[in-house]
Amino acid sequence: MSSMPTLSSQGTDSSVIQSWCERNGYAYLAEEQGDVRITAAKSRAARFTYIEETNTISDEIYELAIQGELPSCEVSITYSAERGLRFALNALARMMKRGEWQEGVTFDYPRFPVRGIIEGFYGQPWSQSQRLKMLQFIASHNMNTYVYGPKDDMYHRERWQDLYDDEAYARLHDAFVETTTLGLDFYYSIAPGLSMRYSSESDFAALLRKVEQIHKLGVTDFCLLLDDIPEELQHQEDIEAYSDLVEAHIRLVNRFYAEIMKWSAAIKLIVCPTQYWGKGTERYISQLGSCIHPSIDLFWTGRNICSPEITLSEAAVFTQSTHRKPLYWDNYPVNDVEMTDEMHIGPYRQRDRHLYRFSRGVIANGMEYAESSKFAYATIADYLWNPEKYDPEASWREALEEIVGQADFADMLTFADNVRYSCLYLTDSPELAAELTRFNFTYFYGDREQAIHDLDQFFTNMLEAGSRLLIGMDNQELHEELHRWLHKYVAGCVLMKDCVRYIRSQNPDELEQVRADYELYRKDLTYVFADVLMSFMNKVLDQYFTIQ
Ligand code: LTM
Repeated sequence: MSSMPTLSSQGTDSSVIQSWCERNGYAYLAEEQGDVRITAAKSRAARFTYIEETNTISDEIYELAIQGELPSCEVSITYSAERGLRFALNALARMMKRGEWQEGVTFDYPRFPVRGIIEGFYGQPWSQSQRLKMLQFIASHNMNTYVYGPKDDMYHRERWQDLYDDEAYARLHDAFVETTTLGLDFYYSIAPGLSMRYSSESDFAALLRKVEQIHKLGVTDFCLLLDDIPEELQHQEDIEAYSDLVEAHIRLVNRFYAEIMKWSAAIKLIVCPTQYWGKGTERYISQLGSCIHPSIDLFWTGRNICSPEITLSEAAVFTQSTHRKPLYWDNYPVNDVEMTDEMHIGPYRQRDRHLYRFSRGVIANGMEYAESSKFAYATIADYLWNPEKYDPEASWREALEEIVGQADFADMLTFADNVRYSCLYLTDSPELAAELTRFNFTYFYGDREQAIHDLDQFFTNMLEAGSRLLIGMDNQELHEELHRWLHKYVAGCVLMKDCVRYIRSQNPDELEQVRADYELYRKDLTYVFADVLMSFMNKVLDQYFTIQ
């Protein structure tokens, strides 16, 4: 089939199907004329409303029944609520895109109830257009939550008491409307802890006034963020009013929740505690968890701020200690503060396959590089839908192909294999490392000429892929974001090729030139290849490959 199939529908929620088609690039034809003819029906039966594994009521379950092959087929979707319908349509789109049309019946549902992202990093917040595109992206990957909380939106943290000006307010309005139109939850976060006097009535009134301004847009979901603030009470009146920070926070959270609950029964609240990482049994977090209203979710980043792994037993300990399952604020792919030289485009890893049994979900903190954050986000979405079936490498390849497009896919795969380093993956460059191991062996124990030739060819392929990407990519935004890392990658490839030239010639002058070039290369701290290039360079410079 050359072009995208057309869709038509009958039954309930045709307007949802039509709007989904518009946003996902499919033509919607009236009166059952589409290539794919959808019949949509709602069901309140238990199997469409209840998920046994997690013992939760859900609006996200669907059944998709397909009869016939493209370009002409009948599809019936059964679901209990709009989200289930959207996810069934996403499943359909995935099959059409991949060319993996599957006749028969699929019954599916997500394992984690809360699946989303937070714009919660230090640095330049996403532009409105990046934000809106991101919302469409996560919706098409079956996530259900967007949290607004950029540390450097001054109205969110620094000037938390001040109402938004008209322009910023209009932007929030548009982001909220887009989020809800896509069937996602929109959380607005406020972070008053840098300066708030917890015992002050006027500060509390200012907090409510500010959040009410956002509520007037129709927003019912809020986060109270108390992270990255002083860990001791600062104001004299607070020191006199409370025994410690946790007492102040318990009072603040409960009072705030009680007040905003008066606005609507639909209100939801997530709190980010000041101690947001660790074991979960520490005094502050266990007291906070024991004393705040049980319906409030608590953010938790795991054992560390950026946790290399998250296990089921850690989640169980947190649940027991705080009387609620953790809602993970996962600091991946974020690359702010001391991580700004890194680019986190590798797949999501090292989260327990059964974590959903003791977790509300995951909200993943992004990079200020919106387009580049999508690689990780696509894999996180796959993990959150079904962690037991999640395959990081398969999910990652699919994400690369979707985000960079067919034309740049192979080159991107070559480049990205050397930019995987993060708290989740400390080694990096797996293919390069394997090639260097092969070279080492063949150079000393096999055909030396062949070893040099193969390594040179390997570096040439790497260099050519990087150079093509550096010249241009179909995804221009991504190209701009990755420029710094592409540049360093290409410089590294040139350097490694120079090493091969020296190994072949054994000319000491060439070795000295490599030494000088490497000094320059190291001055740019942009992080690619992790330690893999360095250990090869060290061997070359230590004359490990020099024939005596
Ligand atoms: O992680 C939390 C709860 N807070 C901040 C984030 O805003 C920041 O982006 C990350 C990564 O540096 N670390 C934090 O502590």
